[in-house]
Amino acid sequence: AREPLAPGAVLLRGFARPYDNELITAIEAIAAQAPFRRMVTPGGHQMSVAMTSCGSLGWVTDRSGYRYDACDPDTGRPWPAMPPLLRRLAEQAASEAGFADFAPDACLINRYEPGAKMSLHQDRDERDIGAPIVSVSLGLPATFLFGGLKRTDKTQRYRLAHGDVVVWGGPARLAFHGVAPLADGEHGLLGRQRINLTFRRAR
Ligand code: MD5
Ligand code: FE
Repeated sequence: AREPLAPGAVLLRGFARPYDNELITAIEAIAAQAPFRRMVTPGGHQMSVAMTSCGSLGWVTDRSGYRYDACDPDTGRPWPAMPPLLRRLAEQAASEAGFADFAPDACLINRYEPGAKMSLHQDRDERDIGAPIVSVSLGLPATFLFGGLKRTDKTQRYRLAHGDVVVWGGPARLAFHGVAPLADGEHGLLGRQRINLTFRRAR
């Protein structure tokens, strides 16, 4: 079922559920090559969300800024390849939402433990903001904050649960957004965590 959240934003509830076990196995294999780490923002704050990536590019931050890089700064090696299952899932979700030719080259994997959050921000490190971002939620449910084009615009809250996929395109592509501190709980497959995959066309 296609649920419009806002202009340009389409929620596909449970879209990733049929693949959840395979997705988790793939994420574990990626994390064995490129471990989750809590990076530092240009402002010097350590993020509460732990991240890794797969695909030809990974999103990284350190004191010098945000960027996409072909190599994992912690290992010096290229990021693990994007597993075909992940790529197909992202392409199918984008297509459901009206983006026929989405070709992601980066998949950022965010891991939230209880209390972890993501402050309000825009995703604007990608070259072509005409391409959507596909986001896949696994594990514990989160409260997602969706704002407007200005940081001070009022935010709406949505609950994103295990298996939910959101395609952010059009006018929603540059909206301010964030994630409220994760409430503790226990998920049958992932335990005390939430994992979010974001598929992007970085270059
Ligand atoms: C998350 N991750 O749940 C979210 C899902 C990130 C991030 O925000 O940058 O890693 S991505 C949600 C998203 C992407 C692009 C635009 C909008 C939302 N939006 O317009 O609301 O870990
Ligand atoms: Fe974001």
